[in-house]
Amino acid sequence: MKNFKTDFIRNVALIGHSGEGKTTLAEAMMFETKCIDRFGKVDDGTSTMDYDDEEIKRKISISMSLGYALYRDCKINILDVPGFFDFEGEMVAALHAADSAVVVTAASGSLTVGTEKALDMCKEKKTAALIFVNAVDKENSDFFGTVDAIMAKFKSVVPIELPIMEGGKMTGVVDVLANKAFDLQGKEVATPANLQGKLEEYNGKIMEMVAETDEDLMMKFFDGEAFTEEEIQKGLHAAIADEIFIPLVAGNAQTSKGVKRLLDKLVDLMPHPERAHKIGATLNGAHVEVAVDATKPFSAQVIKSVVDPYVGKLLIFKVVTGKLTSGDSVNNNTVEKPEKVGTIYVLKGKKQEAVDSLEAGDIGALAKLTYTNTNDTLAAADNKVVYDTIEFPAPVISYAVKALKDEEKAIQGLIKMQEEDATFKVEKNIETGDVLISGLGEAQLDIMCKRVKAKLGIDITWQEPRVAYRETIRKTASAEGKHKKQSGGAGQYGDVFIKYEPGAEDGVFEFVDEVVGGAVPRQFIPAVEKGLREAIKHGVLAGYPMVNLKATLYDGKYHPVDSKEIAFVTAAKLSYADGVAAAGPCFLEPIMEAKITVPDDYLGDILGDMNKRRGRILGTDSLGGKQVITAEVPQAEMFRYATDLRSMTQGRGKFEMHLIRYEEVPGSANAKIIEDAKKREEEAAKK
Ligand SMILES: Nc1nc2c(ncn2[C@@H]2O[C@H](COP(=O)(O)OP(=O)(O)O)[C@@H](O)[C@H]2O)c(=O)[nH]1
Ligand SMILES: [Mg+2]
Repeated sequence: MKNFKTDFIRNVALIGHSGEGKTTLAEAMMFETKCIDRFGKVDDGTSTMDYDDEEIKRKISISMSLGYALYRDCKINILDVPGFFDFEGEMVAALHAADSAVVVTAASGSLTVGTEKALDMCKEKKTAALIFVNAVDKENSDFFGTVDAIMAKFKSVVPIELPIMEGGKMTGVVDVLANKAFDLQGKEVATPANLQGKLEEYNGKIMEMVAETDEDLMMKFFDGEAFTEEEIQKGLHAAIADEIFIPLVAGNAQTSKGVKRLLDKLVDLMPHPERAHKIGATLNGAHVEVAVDATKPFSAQVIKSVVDPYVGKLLIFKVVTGKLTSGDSVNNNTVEKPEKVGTIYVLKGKKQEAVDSLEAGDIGALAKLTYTNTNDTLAAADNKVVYDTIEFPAPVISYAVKALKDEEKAIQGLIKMQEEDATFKVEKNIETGDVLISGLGEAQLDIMCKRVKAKLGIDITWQEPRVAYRETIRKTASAEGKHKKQSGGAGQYGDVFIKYEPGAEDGVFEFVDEVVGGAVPRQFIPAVEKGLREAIKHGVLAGYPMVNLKATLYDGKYHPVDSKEIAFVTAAKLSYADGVAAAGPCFLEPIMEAKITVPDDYLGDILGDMNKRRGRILGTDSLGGKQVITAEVPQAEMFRYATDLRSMTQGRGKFEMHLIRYEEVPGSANAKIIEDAKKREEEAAKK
């Protein structure tokens, strides 16, 4: 394939609600431009973009896929993004590299949550957007209902094309900008009378927007003069790039209707890489904004890694400045290591096509790099830029994983999956010993386990993780610990009196020696402390670590022959077991601070639900139609919150939380915690 100059590249992310036609539209764009020779279908598992086994099985997109359409001298790189909320990380990565987004929505007559989220994300990331209202041929479709629902919420959206419908099928379009109507072959036809009113209304709105981009145009507008085609084009470019205008078009991806016209819009109206938003970076200690620029030395950023069965780890990257040629030596500026560039690929789903070079703005893939991962910056030796890491959403849900056999191998398999999905994490909780997998939703975690199973043949099960409880005491108590053993010749003898009270200076453990008159000889006092330090690893209720314990050794007895270190270690442990049990032992549980953001309407539901979870509301703030609720809530009540919040808000809510402190568990819950711990001990003993 030839090398495309920056001006002739468009990077377009297809985003929106799951199941509304993004992958089908990608297929149509490639088929209509003869970049693929067969129109594959998501439902048959033959689409170009949903090629992964799990994608084929579930008939949904899971990972971002790349393809391209060559159209009118331009290369349109297509980033097909999953719509399912568990894979939001893919949308974030795609919008980092894309210069514009096509938000795909079905003509269902309503604003779907995924459409809303996609448009919000474009606003947040300052990405130019265009809306493709899909499936207008489908039974019961409602183009204008959909448009009205979108426009009610997003004021910058105006249709630039209206479908002409006859007998429920799209037969042509009214071109709002040209003020003309065409059939599907591009022949001019009369504008249907029923669309005339809408045409005028939308045309008027758009001209007003064009006027707002320039003072001279504003004057012209008020004088009632018509704009030239050139003025309109320039005004539209500016309005779209500044995100004050989001054009909307119509079509039916499955039958390619409206797809060529969409490609025209992408070429004519949407920003090319140089005009799109800049990428934040660090250069010589300062934070800078870098624009795509072919004249500067080479630099690129890796936005995603995919493990390919044949070439190994494929790194998908965008060239930000300069040009990359195969055979180049570059630096990974993020980890400060040299890398040798072998073959450069462009992707079409799972297919890799080798190219000689890629210009600034283009997107491609590299294999066989040694040190490089997602987020890293690759650059020419004299270019010290390091691009800001992509802000992926933090995990909100965690499960503990288990495998009946080969557990260590399974965990290594899961750890490897982290490379492919920046929102998926594997870690071991040191306190509970659980291996936790974390991510954005249950479907995502399930897919990760299934992929490991497909690769290694190991079944992985997962369950709610254990809470990392701790134990402490509330009262003061003293206890003797006496260890006396007489077996044949040498015996063992140690006897200690220790007082236990809450309030260790460091919050964990404090040992005080108040022995007088050598009741416990000097040389054995460290043994007493050692015994206690070993003992506090396990509390007396359920074996969770003991914290905030002050222990004072105040008396004891010894035997001139039989007393030795080990005897005092054991004596200390005996005293601990009795003393702590008498000092009002209790559990402490982790308390999280949660920040929950939901649209206003859901506030009441969220507060009621928090109450059921033993949560304390610290405050609510309203923020542009949304409520931000801050609450303190026990971690034990929050394991399924991501899933529950999604169903309470149809996916409109989001939350984040972090540990703030430990607090006493209400005594009524003790029995259950003790019973659970016993069960686990029995299970562990069986293994
Ligand atoms: N009737 C009709 N169905 C469509 C159209 N586009 C996509 N679909 C179907 O909608 C379902 C979801 O499509 P897909 O492209 O996977 O949606 P995505 O999740 O947004 O990528 C599939 O069954 C498609 O065949 C369309 O234009 N018309
Ligand atoms: Mg899809």
